[in-house]
Amino acid sequence: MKKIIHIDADSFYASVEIRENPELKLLPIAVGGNPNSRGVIATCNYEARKFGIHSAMSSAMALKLCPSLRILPPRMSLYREYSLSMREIFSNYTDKIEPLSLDEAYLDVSDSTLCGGSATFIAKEIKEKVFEKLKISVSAGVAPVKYLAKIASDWDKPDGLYVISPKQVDSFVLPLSVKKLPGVGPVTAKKLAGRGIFTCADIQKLELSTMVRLFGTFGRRLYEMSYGIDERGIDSKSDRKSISVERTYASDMHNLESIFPNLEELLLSLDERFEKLDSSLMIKKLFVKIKFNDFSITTIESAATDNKGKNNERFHHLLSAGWQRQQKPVRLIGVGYRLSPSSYEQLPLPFEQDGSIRDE
Ligand code: DCP
Ligand code: MG
Repeated sequence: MKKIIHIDADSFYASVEIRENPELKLLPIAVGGNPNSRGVIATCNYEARKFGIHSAMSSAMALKLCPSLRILPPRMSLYREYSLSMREIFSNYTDKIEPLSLDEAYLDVSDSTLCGGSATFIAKEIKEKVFEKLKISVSAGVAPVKYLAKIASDWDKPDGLYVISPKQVDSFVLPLSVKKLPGVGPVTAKKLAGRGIFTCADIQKLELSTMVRLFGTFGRRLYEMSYGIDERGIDSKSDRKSISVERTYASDMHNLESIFPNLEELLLSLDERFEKLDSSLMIKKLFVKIKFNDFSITTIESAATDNKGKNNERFHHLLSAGWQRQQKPVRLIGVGYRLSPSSYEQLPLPFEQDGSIRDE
């Protein structure tokens, strides 16, 4: 039986901003884009959530709900620093860490002898250490499997610590709403509801074959989760497969002449973000994403070189080729790198003869 901890910081970007400027503490604040130019809310503090504001809502709508809301522009490199400091604290307890995003990670502490070998005490201590060092709160979930640890960290937010012991798994899952299961969004939830399936207990009444017939391979996963089963281990090698930055622009761009000037700023932000990643990661491919004004999206990619100037030229070319596909006004541009762990570099030469790195 494993001991998994899932940690998720509370209103992460907003908490960092408050930590940097404590005067904001009691005010409703959000981090996000400009309300006058299609900006959206990345997150907001719990004070602002009382007004119904949430991530991904338009900043304009958020201001309607709470006219005194302070919307701060995101400072990604700052959040990345906090994220790295959090991971440094986690690494005192285990090497088996799987980061999911800047503010979220799974830790497998099954083999740890710290805190008397108690995952609950380790989680408690991590919460204390993060607060001591960074003055932000995190919520923790402890469970024998990953998806339950993730549900648990959300159970008692903010500043929560919720434990589902192996003995409690059966009674925890029975009344659990299917909406809490990872992968179940509004569409799947509706489909399940249409079959009278609202809780894990409802799934348990069905045969595995029925679930697979209705939901394909995800049906099997749903069936397993309804019994508290999740065989996934912690993927502690860096699981980051790509990194990207994208911008939605205030007004649509109608031709390449108006599109190109934005590329430089995007590439600078991309590199800034890349430099803060695990230094063992290497760039395997370059990609560009373009969203047109009818919301259709095209992505185009090419191999990377180890020369920055050449890569930037390739980005130029990709942007141009991507736009040519539809030649419609452009609303959003994204640029990114597909990454691979540098351990592939150590593969014997035949894999690298053409200059490209083997894609696993
Ligand atoms: N984020 C974003 N856009 C979204 C969702 C999140 O930019 N649609 C960013 C801002 C968040 C961070 O990612 O601070 C972490 O996301 P979470 O979902 O963990 O949300 P929070 O940490 O902000 O709040 P919570 O206390 O609910 O975890
Ligand atoms: Mg969070």
